[in-house]
Amino acid sequence: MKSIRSTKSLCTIKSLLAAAAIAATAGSAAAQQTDGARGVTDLDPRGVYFNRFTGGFPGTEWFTTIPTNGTNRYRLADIVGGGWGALVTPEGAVDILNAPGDGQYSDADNYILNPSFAGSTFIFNNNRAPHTDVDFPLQLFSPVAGNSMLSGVYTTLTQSVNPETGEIQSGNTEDNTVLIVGDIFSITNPASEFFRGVFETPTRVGFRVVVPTPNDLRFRTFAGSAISLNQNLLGSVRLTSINSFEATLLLQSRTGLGNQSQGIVTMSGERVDPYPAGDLNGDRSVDAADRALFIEQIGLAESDDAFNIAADLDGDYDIDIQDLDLFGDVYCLADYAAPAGELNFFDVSAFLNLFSSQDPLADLAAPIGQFNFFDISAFLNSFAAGCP
Ligand SMILES: [Ca+2]
Ligand SMILES: [Ca+2]
Ligand SMILES: [Ca+2]
Ligand SMILES: [Ca+2]
Repeated sequence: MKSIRSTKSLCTIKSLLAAAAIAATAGSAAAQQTDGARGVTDLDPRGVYFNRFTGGFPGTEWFTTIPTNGTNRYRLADIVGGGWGALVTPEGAVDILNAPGDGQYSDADNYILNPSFAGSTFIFNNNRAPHTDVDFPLQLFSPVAGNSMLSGVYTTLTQSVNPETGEIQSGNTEDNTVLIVGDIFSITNPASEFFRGVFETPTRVGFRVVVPTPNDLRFRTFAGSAISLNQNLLGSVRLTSINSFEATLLLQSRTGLGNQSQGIVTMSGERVDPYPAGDLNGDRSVDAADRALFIEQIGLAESDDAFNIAADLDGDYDIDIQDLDLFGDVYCLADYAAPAGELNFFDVSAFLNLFSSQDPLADLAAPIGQFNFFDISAFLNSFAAGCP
């Protein structure tokens, strides 16, 4: 990544967005009518959509779908919460509840809604926001502490993306600083522009800043989330390893309905000074302390609060026997006893003592908490593999 580092002067997100020139006046919504969908089944409508609407007045906005209580019940709303309760069937038929209007999905990511408000009937053309999916964080239920190892400098490709078409409009590469404090993940670029989000799980961060403050609690700014720009923000960071992340940041001007403009900024960051594989405590060496931490991680997945992505050596978001094998490539896993760096009878004996006393250090395989043949087999495999 370093080879493509930009030599240009500071490139600000603000200027990327200005260059994008996305306004409600650009483009036009075809006055599509609701057609019966073909082939939509098992629809999951959650997420955020780019809505280009016509009717009493035209405009564009981010429009969201969050689940509410009841089968197939959702809130369809703009970012401040204005909208309707609705029924969305697995076949993609939309019925606005307690108000006139209905709609239909044409496929999993695109639907037309025909609501009536402000004295006229509107046509909402909703297309799933580029670089987002059904798990895009729109609500924050239980923040978790982030892994402080993630703090550092990342060479980051930042791109401005057309919010309607997904087309890349401009981009630049520069060093951004990531700082983890408690449950907060912040990204700051060399122009001192920053985005702050909140860890939802050890590998996912949600961003939400909405001004003015919505009346509906569900649509308010996440506690701790912030942005340096005069824009509203919905965003997501997905950690892809202990040394890399991917971000999607959806922006919207703080102007009235019909006069709003949108932008998308994506970031792809690679740590300038990556941790060595197997370093679980961030001291940049791999030793017995990392082995002890690694063994505690066996059996965890990314949804577990204690998950450490540094232990996920094959990058599939769980810690299992494959990761144990890879850890064995960088540290002499079976080396339980002196002399260090040499595998002999004393290592076998030390392991068996730990195993028979049911010490967690000998719990090398699932099921975790149970000491059985699989743990011994894992030990024997790494013993047979020898020291790296
Ligand atoms: Ca270490
Ligand atoms: Ca894994
Ligand atoms: Ca030894
Ligand atoms: Ca076990």
